[in-house]
Amino acid sequence: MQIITEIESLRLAALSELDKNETLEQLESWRIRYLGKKSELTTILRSLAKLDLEDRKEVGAKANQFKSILESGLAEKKKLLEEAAIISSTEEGSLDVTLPGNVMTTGRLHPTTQVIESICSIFQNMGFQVVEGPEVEWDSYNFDALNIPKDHPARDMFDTFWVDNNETNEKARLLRTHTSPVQIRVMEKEQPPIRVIVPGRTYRYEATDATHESMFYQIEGLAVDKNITLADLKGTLFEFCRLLFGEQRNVRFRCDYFPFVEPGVEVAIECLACHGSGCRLCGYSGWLEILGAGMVHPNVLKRVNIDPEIYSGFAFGLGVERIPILQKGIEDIRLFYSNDLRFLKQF
Ligand code: 2U9
Repeated sequence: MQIITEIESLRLAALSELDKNETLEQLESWRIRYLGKKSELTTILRSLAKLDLEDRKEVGAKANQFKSILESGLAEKKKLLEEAAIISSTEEGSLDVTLPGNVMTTGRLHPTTQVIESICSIFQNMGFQVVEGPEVEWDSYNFDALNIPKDHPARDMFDTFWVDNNETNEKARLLRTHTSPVQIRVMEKEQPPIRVIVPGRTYRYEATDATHESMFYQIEGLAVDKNITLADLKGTLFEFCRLLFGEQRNVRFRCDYFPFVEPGVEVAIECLACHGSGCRLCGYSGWLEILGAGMVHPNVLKRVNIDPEIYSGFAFGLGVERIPILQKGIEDIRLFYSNDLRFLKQF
C-alpha cells in the first residue's frame, strides 16, 4: 500500500536527520517538521477516517508506532544535548578558576560553653560528677531548702523572676536564681559520699547594663562525706585556681557571708592584668574575686535528712562569664548573648 511505503521512508528520513541535530534549537525544528501540527505524520493520522476499516487498522497501527518511535528518539536526543550543554558551558569559561573560592566557615563552641567545659573537666578529674537540673524551680528548692526562709532579708540578695506571683506559697515557681537547687535534688536522692559539679543558666531580675545580665551561667560544686573540712575546701579550690589560671598564681582566701554556708569564704586570684600591683581591671586592689564558697550549713543538711553530726560538706559557686571577662578584658557582659558574630568569632 502506497501510504505504508510513505510512512516507512518518512521514518528513515526522520531518524537519520534526528542524529544530525547538534543543538536544542535544531532539535526543536526537527520536532516541528516531523511531529508538529503541519507534519506529514499528522496529515496521515487525520486522513485515517477516510480509509476503509481494514486499511484504517493497518495504517493506524503503523502510523502510531512511527509516532512513538519519533517521540522516544526525540526525548533521548534532548537529554543528550542538554547534558552536553552543561558540560560545554563549564568547559567554555563559565568556571573561572582564578576567582576566589567560597570560604567554608567552621562552627565553634560558644565562649561560655568553652569555659564550662574546661572548668567541669578540672573537677571531673578530681572525681566530681557533672549534674544538671531544671531552670524553672519551686520556691522551696531555690530558697527554703538553702536556709533562706520566707521574709528572711537574705532573699533580697536574689532579685527573682517569679513564674507564679504568690511568693508566700512553697509551690510558687520561679526562674532559679542559682544552680544550688540541683544540689538539693542530688542530696535528696543520693547518700554521701557526694561530689557533684553543676553548670547551668541562672536568672536575676536585673536592669541590664555592661556588668549585669538577667541570664547568666553559674557553676556550683558540692562535696559531702564524713570528715570533710575547710582544709579540703581550701585545697580543692586552690588547686582549681592554679589549674585554670596558672601554677604560679597567688590565691587569696577570706571570710564572706552566704546564707547556705557557715563559715563562708571568698576566693580571689592575683590580678591577671597587673599581677597584684593594682590596675583598672582589679579596681586597684591587685585581686580578682573568682569564687564564693563555704562549709554547707547544718540546716541545709538537716532538711535533706543528712545528719550534720555525722556528715559535713563544702560547696562553692562561680559566675561563668566573669572568667573570660577577666581573662580577655571584655568590657560588656551583654556581648555574650547578643549573637554578634564579630564578637563570637574571636573565641
Ligand atoms: C548547697 C549548699 C551550698 C554554693 C555557693 C557561693 C558561695 C557563691 C556566687 C558566685 C558568683 C554566685 O554567680 S554568682 O553570683 N556564689 O558565692 N555559692 S557558696 O553553696 C551551696 C550550694 C548548694 C546545697
